Amino acid sequence: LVASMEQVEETYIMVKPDGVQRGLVGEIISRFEKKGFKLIGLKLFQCPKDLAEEHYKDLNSKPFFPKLIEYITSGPVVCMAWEGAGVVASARKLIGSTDPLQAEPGTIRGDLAVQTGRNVVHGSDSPENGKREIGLWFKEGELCQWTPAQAQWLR
Ligand code: RTP
Repeated sequence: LVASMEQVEETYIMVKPDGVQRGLVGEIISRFEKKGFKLIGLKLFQCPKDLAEEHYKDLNSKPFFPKLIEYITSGPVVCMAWEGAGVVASARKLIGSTDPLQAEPGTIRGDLAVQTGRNVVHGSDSPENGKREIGLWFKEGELCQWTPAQAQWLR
C-alpha cells in the first residue's frame, strides 16, 4: 500500500434546502460515498438564522447576504462531515464551480443545478474552515469515528 502524501482532513458538506426539496439528497451523498471518503457525521436539520449568519460571516458585507441567509434557512438542510486524505479540495472538485452554469459536467452543480443562488450543495474551502464548520453545525457526540472493514481500499 502506498502511503498518502496528503493529510487526513475533515470537510463540512451540506445539501442546501433546494437539494432537499428537489429530492437530491441520496444522489449527493452517493457522490462522496462512491468516491471513497468516510462519512463521520450526518443529519437533517432546520438551520436557525443566527447559525446561517455565523456560517457565512465572511460574506456578510455582500449584497446577496440577506438572500443567502433566507435561502439557507428556507427549509431543512442535510449536514455532513466527511473525512479523508485531501477531502477538502477533492470535495470542492466533486461539487464544481459556485455558478452551476460554469461548473463542469460530471460535477454535482454541473449536473444538477443552474443558478448560483440555488446551487444545491456547500463544501468547506479549507481544512481550517472544515474544522470550524463541523464545530458549528455538529454537537459533541454527533460525530462517529469508525474504521471501514475494507480500509485497505481507501486512503
Ligand atoms: P459554498 O460556500 O456554498 O460551498 O459556495 P462557494 O464557496 O462555492 O461560494 P461562496 O463565494 O463562498 O458563496 C457562498 C454561497 O453564496 C451564494 N452566492 N450567491 N451573486 C450571488 O447571488 C451569490 N454569490 C454567492 C451561493 O449559494 C454560494 O454557494
